[in-house]
Amino acid sequence: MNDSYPTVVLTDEVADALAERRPVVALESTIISHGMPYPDNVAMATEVEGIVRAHGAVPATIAVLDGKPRIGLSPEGLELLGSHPDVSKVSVRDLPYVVARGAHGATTVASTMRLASMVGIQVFVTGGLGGVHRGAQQSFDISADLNELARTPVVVVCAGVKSILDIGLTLETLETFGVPVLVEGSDEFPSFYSRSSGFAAPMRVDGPAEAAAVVRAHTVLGLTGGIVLAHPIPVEDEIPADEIGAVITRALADMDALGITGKDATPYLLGRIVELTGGASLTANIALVRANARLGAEVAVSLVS
Ligand code: PSU
Ligand code: MN
Repeated sequence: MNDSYPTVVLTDEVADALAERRPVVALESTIISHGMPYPDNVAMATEVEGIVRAHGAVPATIAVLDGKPRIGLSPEGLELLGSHPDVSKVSVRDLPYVVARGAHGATTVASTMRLASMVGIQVFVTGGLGGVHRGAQQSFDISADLNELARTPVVVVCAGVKSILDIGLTLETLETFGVPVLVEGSDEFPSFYSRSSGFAAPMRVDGPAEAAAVVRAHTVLGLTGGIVLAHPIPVEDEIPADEIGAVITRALADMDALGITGKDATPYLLGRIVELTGGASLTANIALVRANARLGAEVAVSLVS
């Protein structure tokens, strides 16, 4: 373990790569602990680290273990995150609480971005972004992921946002916050399980070098926030929008009936969609994370070359 940063613990592999300015890709852990069932979650996390390595970058899965923010995890750490009953979902505002109590926490997109940025990691791969929930006009439920994108200079590679959210309001909010939203290889913003969403790509790039050029220009201009790089799910893994749309409507109704709100909303919906699709949504989710890992690694490599 490396102690060159006082507040976080890095694995030697990650610390060496950062010191030598080699490409590093951050990975989140809420997707492991609260986004997928065990043991698929641990298998996915392990496989994704391998994909990042195979494409020339060092993976840095981020989480809080025993009250210590970790950048880079051991296989035992991934297993704990995937299976331990007492791993809370940790967004930025939860970080001081889990640290003070010496507890375990799985980091969301927002808190993973913040921790990655503290150590100079520029590229972060996930599945889907949080955003403005449907009915946010009443509930005020807007993910802290958007707030973090407004302020923290990390590129978030994702497959867009699920239509458990209001995709239009999420895109409007990102525009207000000055966050570039790039879509790789498509003129349409993707909706996670589907390549389509009905919303145009705010900005299109083709290939990792074009994405990296935008990141460099963003830095040169001194712009301070993050960048969304949306990567549509591969055609062969896609679930058609109308098929998954009916499932999402049902999951949202079930959530309302149970009175689930706040930080429990997204984990409940993700789990319910897996149940309602008999696991098909999980297969798609894993496929898109794999594809995002490859693209993220390629962008990270492109940024240092
Ligand atoms: N969307 C997904 N899969 C996920 C998440 C979002 O399609 O696993 C997770 C991410 O960790 C994201 C978090 O940061 O949910 C958002 O939670 P909330 O909506 O409570 O901000
Ligand atoms: Mn929320």
